[in-house]
Amino acid sequence: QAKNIAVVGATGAVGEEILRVLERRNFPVGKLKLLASERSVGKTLDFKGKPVPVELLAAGAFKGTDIAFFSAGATRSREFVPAAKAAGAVVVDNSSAFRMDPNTPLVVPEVNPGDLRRHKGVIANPNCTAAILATAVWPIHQAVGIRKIVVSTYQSASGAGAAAMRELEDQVRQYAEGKPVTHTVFPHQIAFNLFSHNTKVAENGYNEEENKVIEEMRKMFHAPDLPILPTCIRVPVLRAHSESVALELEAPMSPEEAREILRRAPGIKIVDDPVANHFPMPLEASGDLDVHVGRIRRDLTNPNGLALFVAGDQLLKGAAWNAVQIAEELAKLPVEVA
Ligand code: A2P
Ligand code: 11C
Repeated sequence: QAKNIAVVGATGAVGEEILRVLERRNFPVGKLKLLASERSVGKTLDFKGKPVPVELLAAGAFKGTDIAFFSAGATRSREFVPAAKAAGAVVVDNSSAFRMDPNTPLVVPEVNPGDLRRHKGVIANPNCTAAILATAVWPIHQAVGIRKIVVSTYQSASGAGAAAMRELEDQVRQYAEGKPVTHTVFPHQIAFNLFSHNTKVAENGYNEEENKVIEEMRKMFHAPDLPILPTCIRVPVLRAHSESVALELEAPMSPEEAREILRRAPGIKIVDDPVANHFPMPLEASGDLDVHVGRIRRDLTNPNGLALFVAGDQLLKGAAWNAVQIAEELAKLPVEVA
């Protein structure tokens, strides 16, 4: 049955991908409403080959909407999600606004689809780094139990939005033309450089991105004390995040066993060819709905250790695809009889 859809932040990096994923999945879209700031009113975006006008995000915009995808930042979500809910829409929110609210399920469908059942009109989509990590390590957690995760990330410009992606491209051009390299979106030059994630460092010494990874992983895994040590780094990649992951398990697991478990797991593609030195790469993960996993190997310092390298499209599994997947899962839930 067709659903009326609203995409809030439709002109942004994630919003645009939501349209592409709805097309790609042949999602049964009834009416489609595209919402953004006044800067974009008057523009059109293509959906299934037809131009759709962009309208102003406003509290009255959600009448008749069944599902509202929000990807316009936490401030807009805090302001407008209540209006979407009041209009009867179920909200899938990509921002961090409601993720840690105990009444809001935080869902990666491969990990904790059961949590969708207790939604009260809003479902939160996790932070991209957390979504990609969760998809990759959940099957191992289920098989043997994870005691500790150490993760270092290589995060693309897309995580900071469309303007950040343009900034990386502009800087490469400026560099190649021998011009001064300028920056306005990121705090430092991103082209030919890398730096600690561009969020505020909290009192515990971890930046906001790292704290999100810790808290969101624990919530999705229903493991409130799971030890996680993240280091989040921005690298000059356009659109997929990579992660170097070291796991300490409850019991030893051979790389062969882990590879077999991950091969059978949903949402994962094994890219693990030591002979060809071919492992997960952001360029190959870009555009793919699956998370790429490889370099599955022993931790030579710990008999219960296992190491992996992961790459996932930040805009897809890290955002738009996970959100549309949540909407697909919602459609499968039994309709509650009042
Ligand atoms: P707009 O393009 O009109 O500025 P990104 O994450 O790629 O930076 O995209 C952010 C998205 O959020 C864009 O679609 C942007 O619309 C939208 N947005 C940003 N600020 C507002 C606002 N004040 N009201 C409505 N939409 C907003
Ligand atoms: C990044 N992961 O790459 C961030 C972007 O919590 O939704 C998404 C931030 C979030 O910068």
